[in-house]
Amino acid sequence: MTPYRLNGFFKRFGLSVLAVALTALAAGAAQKVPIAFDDYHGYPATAKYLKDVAAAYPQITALLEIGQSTMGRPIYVLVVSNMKTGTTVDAQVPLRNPRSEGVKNVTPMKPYMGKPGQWICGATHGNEYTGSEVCLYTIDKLVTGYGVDKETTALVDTKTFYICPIVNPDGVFNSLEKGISQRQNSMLRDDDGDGRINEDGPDDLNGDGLITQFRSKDPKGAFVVDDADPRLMVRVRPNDKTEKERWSVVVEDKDNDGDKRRGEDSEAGIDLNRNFPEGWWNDQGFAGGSGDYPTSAPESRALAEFFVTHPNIFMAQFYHTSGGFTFRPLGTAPHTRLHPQDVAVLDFIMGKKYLETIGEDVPEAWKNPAAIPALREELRKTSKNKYAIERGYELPRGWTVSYDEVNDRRYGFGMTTDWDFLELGVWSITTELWNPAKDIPGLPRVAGAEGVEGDDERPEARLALERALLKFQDEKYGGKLFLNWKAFKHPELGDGEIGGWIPRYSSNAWPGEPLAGVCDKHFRFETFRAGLLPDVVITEAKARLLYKSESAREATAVAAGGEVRIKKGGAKGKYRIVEVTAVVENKGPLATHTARGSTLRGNREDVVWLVGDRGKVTFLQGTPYQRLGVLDGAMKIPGSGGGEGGGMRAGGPGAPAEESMTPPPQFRRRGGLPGPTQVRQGGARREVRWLVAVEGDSPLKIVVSSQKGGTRVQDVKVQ
Ligand SMILES: [Ca+2]
Ligand SMILES: [Ca+2]
Ligand SMILES: [Ca+2]
Ligand SMILES: [Ca+2]
Ligand SMILES: [Zn+2]
Repeated sequence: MTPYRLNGFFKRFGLSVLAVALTALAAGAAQKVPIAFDDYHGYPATAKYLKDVAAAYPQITALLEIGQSTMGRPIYVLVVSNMKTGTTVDAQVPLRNPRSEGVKNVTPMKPYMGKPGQWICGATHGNEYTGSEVCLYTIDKLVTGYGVDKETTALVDTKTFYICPIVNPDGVFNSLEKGISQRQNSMLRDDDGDGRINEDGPDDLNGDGLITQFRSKDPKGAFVVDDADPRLMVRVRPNDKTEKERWSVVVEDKDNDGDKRRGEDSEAGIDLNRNFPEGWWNDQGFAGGSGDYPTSAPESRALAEFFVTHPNIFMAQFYHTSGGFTFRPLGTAPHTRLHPQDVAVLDFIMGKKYLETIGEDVPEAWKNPAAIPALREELRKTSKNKYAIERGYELPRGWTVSYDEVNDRRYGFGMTTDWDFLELGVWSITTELWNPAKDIPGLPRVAGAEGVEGDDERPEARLALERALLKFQDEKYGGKLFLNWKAFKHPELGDGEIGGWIPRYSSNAWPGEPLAGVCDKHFRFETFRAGLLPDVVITEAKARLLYKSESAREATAVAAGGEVRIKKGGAKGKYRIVEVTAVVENKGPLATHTARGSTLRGNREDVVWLVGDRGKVTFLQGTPYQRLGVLDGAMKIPGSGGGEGGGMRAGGPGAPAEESMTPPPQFRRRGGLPGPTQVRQGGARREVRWLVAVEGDSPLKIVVSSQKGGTRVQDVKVQ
């Protein structure tokens, strides 16, 4: 058994069937820090695992504490990247203002911040910890695959993974360690104004270590007992007619403070996925509201600060449960707020791959964008969704938006994904992990039950699925995921029964084979996305000696007929007039900014510097740094209309009206001589050129820096 197995449920009940099945999943010999997925790790074991991995793999990992929860539990991010590779602008380009030199309190960038970054996190909602396991699985695959698997090694060398398994430590701790399912963060609450804080959370009434449900007969109840399996409760609406006896079902709880109410002022506080500074509104009516102001919760504050101070993050995944589908942006606004090219990348590239990964049908339009005009005409006759008609396709179940397109209504507010995408220009998505109808190997298929969420949605399929799940856990899990109902006398509600699905397992991937399967699928999808990141490199760099002189002044550049010539003076001397040329290319599939990101003032376009000793290098033509705009990617974006690459300026219908990054200026230097256009716009490639006077053998280097596409440096030798 591995050291990271929880002393939780399985130990208590013993689980022979799974134990056999899980041996295959357990630690391989190559793991310095063994990990298995036969139960959820929860906060303490996750924290220990991260520390052990950071200690065992110092060359490719670093553990950061990015903040603390309201209850003081650290929020950890494990950086996975080759710590010996990568460089940053501040390490390569000396300060240009002498007065700024020697300033204090400047935080230097870490080398890994100079590589394209991918953020992956789980458990923003405390009771949705399947994503934490996917994070741990991803870490394990990356660290054990490094130096073994070619693709993994390349990713760890050239990219930076920021992996935060538990965004909401208190919610996860309470859900798993205390058994009290908690979506929100923790908060000191006194909503009822009685002066008592957190006085009436759920209670383990029967002392079995679990918070389950209490059911009792109630003429006004919203449930009846299922005919096929009397352990299951079936929801009926209060006004629906039924011949059967009605029951009410409540969480296991009593009135702790004798105020005749149960469950007031539990520890559950703010919904962290409503507390971000985009489309935020103050909603105190919402259960676990959006907070007093954006990032008022320490957990969302920690994330927001981390994103702002790590601008190399270009991919982001926020794992939630459940359903087995992905919310791509946006939730707060329709797709008209997005650039069509961003939509094309999201749907045709990422969405297509995601649907293939989870085994669902890819829309015709994504496979064959040329058919979109015809598909649009067809939709005009059949669809009530004006946005689908515009696009030429309905979004499939597996890759969709939370925005309600049919009724033109926003779903949420203050959500991480929208903030990231709209305000930072990050390819951010939220995957709702766990589709029990599909993710449990060996479970009989239940028609129409895939990804059913609420009780109101396809109730027959939902019930059929629940029956199948209950039977499956009877047979394959020894009945341990469901507590059979037992008579209990509730102190306030009287006679009834305690039992039901054990919350620990009810909306998260079942441990063992199902969980490991979910982890592996999503690990593969996110490494596919990592492979889409831009990769800005210097493919050519030359410094050609044009002329030697005694004095830098003698070497004057003149422009004639589009060419630059050196006006000759003396023949020998200590100054060398040098032409430096470089080719900078983005070898990665995607452009260095999203179309949205290229319109944001907070983002920087790609830049190249020629760096030399300030006292010994005089720029005759070209400035020390040259702006490159946004480098396109190598990938053809289907259906984007712009032909090849991720051309940032290919404005289409619905393109945002905001101003794009400005093209580089025409340099005017040295006595008003018009410089040639130094930088060619468009495409994935830029050629740059400088003319400099260099004193003696003073060295030169070229530094190219893309905020999200990486920073590279190359020395140039004068020839
Ligand atoms: Ca109170
Ligand atoms: Ca209570
Ligand atoms: Ca209990
Ligand atoms: Ca009470
Ligand atoms: Zn969630």
